[in-house]
Amino acid sequence: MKMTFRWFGSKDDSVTLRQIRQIPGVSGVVAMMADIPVGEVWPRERIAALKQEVNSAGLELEVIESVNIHDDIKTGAGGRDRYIENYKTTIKHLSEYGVKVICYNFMPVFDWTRSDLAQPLPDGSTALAYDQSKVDRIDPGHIAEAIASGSQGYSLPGWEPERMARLGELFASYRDIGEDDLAANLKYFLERIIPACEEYGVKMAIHPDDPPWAIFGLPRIVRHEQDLDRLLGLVDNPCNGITLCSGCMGANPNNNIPAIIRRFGKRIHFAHIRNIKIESPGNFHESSHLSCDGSLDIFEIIKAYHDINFNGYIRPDHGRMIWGETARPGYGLYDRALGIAYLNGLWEAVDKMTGKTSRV
Ligand code: CS2
Ligand code: MN
Repeated sequence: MKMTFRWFGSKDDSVTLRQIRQIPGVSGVVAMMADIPVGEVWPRERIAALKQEVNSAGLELEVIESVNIHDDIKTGAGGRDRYIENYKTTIKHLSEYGVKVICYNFMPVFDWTRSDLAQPLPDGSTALAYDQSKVDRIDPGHIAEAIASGSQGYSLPGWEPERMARLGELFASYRDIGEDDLAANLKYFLERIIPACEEYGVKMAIHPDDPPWAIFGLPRIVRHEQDLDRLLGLVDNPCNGITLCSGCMGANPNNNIPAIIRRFGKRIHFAHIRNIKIESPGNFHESSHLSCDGSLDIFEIIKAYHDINFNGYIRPDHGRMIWGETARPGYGLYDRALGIAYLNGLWEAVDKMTGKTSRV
């Protein structure tokens, strides 16, 4: 495995490359370009400059999260072919600068959704939390403001203000789209981009829907094991793969994450590892990474990755806000660095228990 850390860029992140470089065992950052409008081509010069900046800090740039998918592709609207061509060009450009994996999601309208971006925990830290009854009371037309009010002024990934400004229109565009339509539109997209991925040596890794169930009456198709099975069959090619996000899928206790890792191992290109504490069905908060703080057994998750000889990329996912840090919700330095130290420790322990060193 290769340990990585998500980074939003020098203008848009409170965490610096220098700080990331000092976290033990981190080989590279997972970056993005939030200012490029969804659907447009990522220009070579921008990618070159980003790579140069990251490499000169002693880090690699092999994973991008996310190259977001235009809603016209998700709804199958008339403009989709142009956006798919642009996506293929972006894949080509990224490959020219050494990018190996692109993480994306296929969630209609919203990226991850939470009811609270700073829920206080008993130890004085704060965490992202989801309470279904609160979400049920939110008017979807006002969710963008509800989310923005807790976001410390950061534009959250997938919640771009220009898209949120036309929320009504976006909702309307999904009115006649059911789950099967959404899956057919994903297939249409994958059938066209996977040949380009093969040609350029880039793997696509879809992130599950977060939370992993339908919200606001919108269709969702990456929620559980059966969905992953369907997804991989849409285009049965190693370049059509998964970002397995433990804390995201694990919010549904029926999703057995170690079993999913063992089943789909070769098609998992990117692992997000974080823990969540399920308080009651549909309610959870994001705990520290430690197994005993949450509902997921992180040791068993690491063990499963180790058993399948996982050689993809790993990153800790969201962290709590601790030690007075102010940062983009979920993406401070301290708790994610603690998460890495813990994951490194588990990995080394399993390495030594099995006599099999598998760190790349
Ligand atoms: C989330 C998502 O897992 C996460 O970190 O914050 O924003 C995720 O990056 C996207 O859904 C991937 O496309
Ligand atoms: Mn994730």
